[in-house]
Amino acid sequence: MNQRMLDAVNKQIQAEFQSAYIYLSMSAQFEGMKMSGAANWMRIQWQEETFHATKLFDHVIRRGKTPVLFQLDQPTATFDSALEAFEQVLEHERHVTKLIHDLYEVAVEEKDYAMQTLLHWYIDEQVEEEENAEAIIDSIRLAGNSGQGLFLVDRELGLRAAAPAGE
Ligand code: OFO
Repeated sequence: MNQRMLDAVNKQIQAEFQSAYIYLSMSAQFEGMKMSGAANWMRIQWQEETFHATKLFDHVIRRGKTPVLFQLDQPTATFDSALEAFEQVLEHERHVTKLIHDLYEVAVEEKDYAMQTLLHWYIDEQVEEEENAEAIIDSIRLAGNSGQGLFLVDRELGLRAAAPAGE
């Protein structure tokens, strides 16, 4: 892995940990709104993002390099409703998808075939990340973003369990 590739991967590790941080903050906000199901969903997402970061971190080590951990920003986004929160999730995931695609382009330019193979997993994962957020937004809209409908969506979000490592 050359230096340009390593610099780019280090930035992506930071972005994945930043995502984790954002979702843990959203989990706290949902706890404050007494939406324990959505808080659970966000906490699982925090775990997933930590896994995404660590998978890249481990790859760098396996390639004989030393990852560098950059500083994270304090999550500042707030929301007034579950709909607003998941719209923020979708927007954030679209941004991360672009970062992954940019990283893939570096891997192609640098002819880093091992990195390209690894990033195929992330490219697929981003399709799933956006799909999940869109599906939740649809459910919240159908439920009217309040009352009993939202209560049922929250209960559904509470059923999300941690995926086995690697999924
Ligand atoms: Fe790591 O996929 Fe979300 O951000």
